[in-house]
Amino acid sequence: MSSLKLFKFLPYLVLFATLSLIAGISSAHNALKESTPADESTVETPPAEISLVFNGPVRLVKVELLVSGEQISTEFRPSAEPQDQFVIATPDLQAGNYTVNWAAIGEDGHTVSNSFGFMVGTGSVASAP
Ligand SMILES: [Cu+2]
Repeated sequence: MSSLKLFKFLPYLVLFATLSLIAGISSAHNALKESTPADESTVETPPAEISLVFNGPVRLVKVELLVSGEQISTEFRPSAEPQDQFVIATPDLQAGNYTVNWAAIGEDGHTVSNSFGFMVGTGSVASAP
């Protein structure tokens, strides 16, 4: 390839690389960055609320709190406006193993969902010799 042909071709290469980069960024789905209680954590004091922090603004459309497979009602309401942080008040929680199932619609319109779990209690039974 002559240098003249390369010179003509170069802008297309740059354009292609730029478009690929933009496509790569926009295809990154939103995800849960952190939660309180954290995934796989044990808390001695039952939490009065559950907080979710996402890596960008999302509309939170589902939060299910379960203990031993049974659903517990919370103050959760689907969000109308995108936010990156949510706090959901919980009723009085007893000791037990909890699971949180959530779903959120990200800025790109994609629905992402996942779950995490935490334990309420001292864990003294499990750690006893
Ligand atoms: Cu996406």
